[in-house]
Amino acid sequence: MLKQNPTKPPATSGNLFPTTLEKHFSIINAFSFFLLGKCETSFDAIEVWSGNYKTYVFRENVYWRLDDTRRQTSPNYPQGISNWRGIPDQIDDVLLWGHNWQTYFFKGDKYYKYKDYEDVVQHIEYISAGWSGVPDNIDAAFTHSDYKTYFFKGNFVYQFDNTADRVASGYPKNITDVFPGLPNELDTAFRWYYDTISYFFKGLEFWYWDGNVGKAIGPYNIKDNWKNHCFV
Ligand SMILES: [Ca+2]
Ligand SMILES: [Ca+2]
Repeated sequence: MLKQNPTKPPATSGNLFPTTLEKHFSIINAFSFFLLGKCETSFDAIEVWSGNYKTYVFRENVYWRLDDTRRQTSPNYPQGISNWRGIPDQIDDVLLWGHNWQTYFFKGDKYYKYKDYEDVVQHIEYISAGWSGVPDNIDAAFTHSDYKTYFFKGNFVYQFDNTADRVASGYPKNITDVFPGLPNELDTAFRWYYDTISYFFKGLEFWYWDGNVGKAIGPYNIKDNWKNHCFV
């Protein structure tokens, strides 16, 4: 994993940290475009990592890094989640918290704060201790374009009050009341810093949030739009 000094993500699109290596990979991608698969898979978790502002997709015991400009996986993936030192397999979701731009992994009744500079888990704690009002075994978590943070579980969504450091009053609410157009029981969600749009995934399909109409648009097939999430 690349290590860059985290800075607040810009609201504009673009390749934030192109490296010589990634330029090389993009050439490989150009040649391998017709070899890349449209594998059908669902996602456990997806999030931008604050260590380098690249997007990572997790499923079972592996992860892929997204090539933002091509909207497909980078070469040499998947790799084992064990590369994320201290993070278990089969995570529930990852959150890039829009309050402090730190990365948190969630699984079961625990969360794992990731220390970007040292590329290792900083501490492990019960969700009930660190995220007051957020349930265990979440489906999905992300910080939206309004910098409010949302956790999803089953039919419910929990807005987290970043300042009060607890679930906002009046929550949980039904997902359809807060995010019209979204299904219940999401797999994962994230806000992509490449285009500043929030995306939601369930099964083999995804939705995106259209702020102009205040509605989730979809579903679309993951395999046609987030390509090459294969297990080989
Ligand atoms: Ca999940
Ligand atoms: Ca997420």
